[in-house]
Amino acid sequence: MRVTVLVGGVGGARFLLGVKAALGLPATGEGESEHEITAVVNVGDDVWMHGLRICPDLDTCMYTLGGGIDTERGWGRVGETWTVRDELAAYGAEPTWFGLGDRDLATHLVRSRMLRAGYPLSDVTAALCDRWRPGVRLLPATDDRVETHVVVDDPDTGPQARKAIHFQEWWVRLHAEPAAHEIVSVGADEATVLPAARDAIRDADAVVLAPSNPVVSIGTILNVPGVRDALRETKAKVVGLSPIVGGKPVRGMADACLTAIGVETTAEAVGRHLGARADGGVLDGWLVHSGDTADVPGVDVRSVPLLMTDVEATAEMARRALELAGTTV
Ligand code: GDP
Ligand code: FO1
Ligand code: CA
Repeated sequence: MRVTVLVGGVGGARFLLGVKAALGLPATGEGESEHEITAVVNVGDDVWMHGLRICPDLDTCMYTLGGGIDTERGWGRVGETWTVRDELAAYGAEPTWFGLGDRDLATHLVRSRMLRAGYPLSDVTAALCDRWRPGVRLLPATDDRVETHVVVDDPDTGPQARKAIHFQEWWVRLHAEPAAHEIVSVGADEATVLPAARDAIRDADAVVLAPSNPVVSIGTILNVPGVRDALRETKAKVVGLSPIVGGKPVRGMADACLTAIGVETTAEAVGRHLGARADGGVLDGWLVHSGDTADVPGVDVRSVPLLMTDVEATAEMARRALELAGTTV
């Protein structure tokens, strides 16, 4: 079976562990299987810092599936040290609010060198995955630069002027506290879906939207021209899992992102925002957490446990998603 999953960072990566387990693969690393899992990964969080290209969601997926993630933090490397970060701070080298660990830095050095040599991000990602062996094909949604920027009141002048800042500055430095007037996928208009990602969606037996941030992870992937077309064309059913449980994000500040686009922080509102495929949206099925309800016209909604407390619970979520997509493992 070919399963294609649209993912962001921590929520997406943890969900992929469950998809692997549901399909009989070891959660981390590679294994023998007749099944093929492809992850189409958000690149909107990507950013240049200190002359290096950082791809948080790709790296979170790669490290999580390859067994190198710091599971407490959810991002970056286990056993990390911070000598370079502290040395940069001693120079006052901005941004001091974003910590690049020593181990993690090697990834950004290899990536940036390859990008500067002219390799596309998808090839660079494949080269990095040669080391990590995630057991899932990790594809950036696009090789083009598509970056999420957030329009906020200018912190220097207040409400009379607005300013667009990189998503990382809003999320990490400002903790998503200044209200976002707008969230923009800069570069999306000129971007094209990675052909391999388009084909993985079109040729899949099941397409799953991970319980990732609906705005800055799933939303940004959907903003890449060609992704919605592929979702419309695929014969597979498209099933999403709600990242909103009991009216709150399970982790992180997705509520601040939803407010910015005028969507309530409920599983129903997010399901309606994604919409039925039959009505120009993307969903055939929508899984919400037990006890939550959602009426999403044209979409088959089911309530199942949606907390990724361990790999087995997450594998069960993946099984329920694949079942709703009409496939049997
Ligand atoms: P990020 O890129 O690191 O922010 O990660 P993602 O975009 O992939 O996922 C973030 C979303 O995952 C958040 O909105 C969380 O609500 C959601 N999430 C995290 N853990 C769980 C969980 O156990 N269950 C569900 N349903 N959602 C979760
Ligand atoms: N998140 C933080 O809250 N603080 C950091 O200093 C930080 C550094 C960082 C470095 C590499 C990387 O891949 C991710 C990093 N993150 C950090 C996480 C990340 O930027 C965000 O949580 C995501 O982009 C939101 O999905
Ligand atoms: Ca992200």
